[in-house]
Amino acid sequence: MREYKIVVLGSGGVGKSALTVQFVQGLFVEKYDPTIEDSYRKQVEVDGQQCMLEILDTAGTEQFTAMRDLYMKNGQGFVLVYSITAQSTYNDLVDLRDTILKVKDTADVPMILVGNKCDLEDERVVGKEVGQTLARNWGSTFLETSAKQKINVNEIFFDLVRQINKRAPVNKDKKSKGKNAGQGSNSNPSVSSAKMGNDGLQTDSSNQHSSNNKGCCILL
Ligand SMILES: Nc1nc2c(ncn2[C@@H]2O[C@H](COP(=O)(O)OP(=O)(O)OP(=O)(O)O)[C@@H](O)[C@H]2O)c(=O)[nH]1
Ligand SMILES: [Mg+2]
Repeated sequence: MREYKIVVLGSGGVGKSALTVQFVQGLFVEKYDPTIEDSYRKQVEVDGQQCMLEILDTAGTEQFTAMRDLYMKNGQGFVLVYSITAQSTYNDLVDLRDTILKVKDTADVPMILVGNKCDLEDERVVGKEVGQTLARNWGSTFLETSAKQKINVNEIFFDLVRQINKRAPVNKDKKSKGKNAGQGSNSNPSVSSAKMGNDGLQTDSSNQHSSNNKGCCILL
C-alpha cells in the first residue's frame, strides 16, 4: 500500500492537533496542550485506492524549529493551518511556506492552506476571501475548517493525497513490497467499521498514534 507523508504546520494554538485528532480518531480535543511532535498513521480509501497516511503533527512554538528542516525534507504533502480568529497566525504562514520551498528546493510542493476555527464566526478577523487569495497566489488549494464541528476535516487530507498522486501517479510495478503492512491492517476486523467522508470517500478506523512528548525526533 502506498504511504503518504503529511506534515501539519502552523502557529501555536491554531488547531493543528485538533484537526489531526479529529481526522484520525473522530473526536474533538477541547483542552489546549501544546504539542512537541506527534505522529499518527491512518489507512484511508481515496478514489478507490487504499492509502496509508503518516501524519506528523508539529509544534507551533518556535523553540522546536530545529526539527523543521528534517520533516520538511521528508514530508510529501503539507497542511498549512491558521486560525480565522488570529491575524498573526495567517501572516506567519508566508515565511513557513518559503522555508518549505527552500528546503524542498522546488516550487511545486503538494500543499493546502487551511483557515481553521470557522465555527467561531463572531471572532473572525481573517476573511475567507483573504485565505482564498493567498492560496491562489501560491497555486495551492484552500479550505476553511472546523475541527470542533468536523467541517472539511477529511477533505484536507484527501485533497493532499490527490495532489501527491497527481505529481507522482501510483506505481503499480511493486513486487509484493508493502503487502504485509497494508493487508495486515486490512484483515484486522477492528478496521472494518468505516465512516464516509463528506465527499463520499471512505476512512477506516485503523490508526496508530505515537506521541513524542519526550522530545525525541520522529523521522518520517
Ligand atoms: N472553536 C474551535 N476551537 C478549536 C478548533 N480547533 C482547535 N480548537 C481549540 O484551540 C485550542 C488549540 O488547539 P490545538 O489543536 O491544540 O492547537 P495546535 O495548533 O496543535 O497548537 P500547538 O500544538 O501549540 O502548535 C484548543 O483548545 C482547541 O480545542 C476549532 O475548529 N474550533
Ligand atoms: Mg498541537
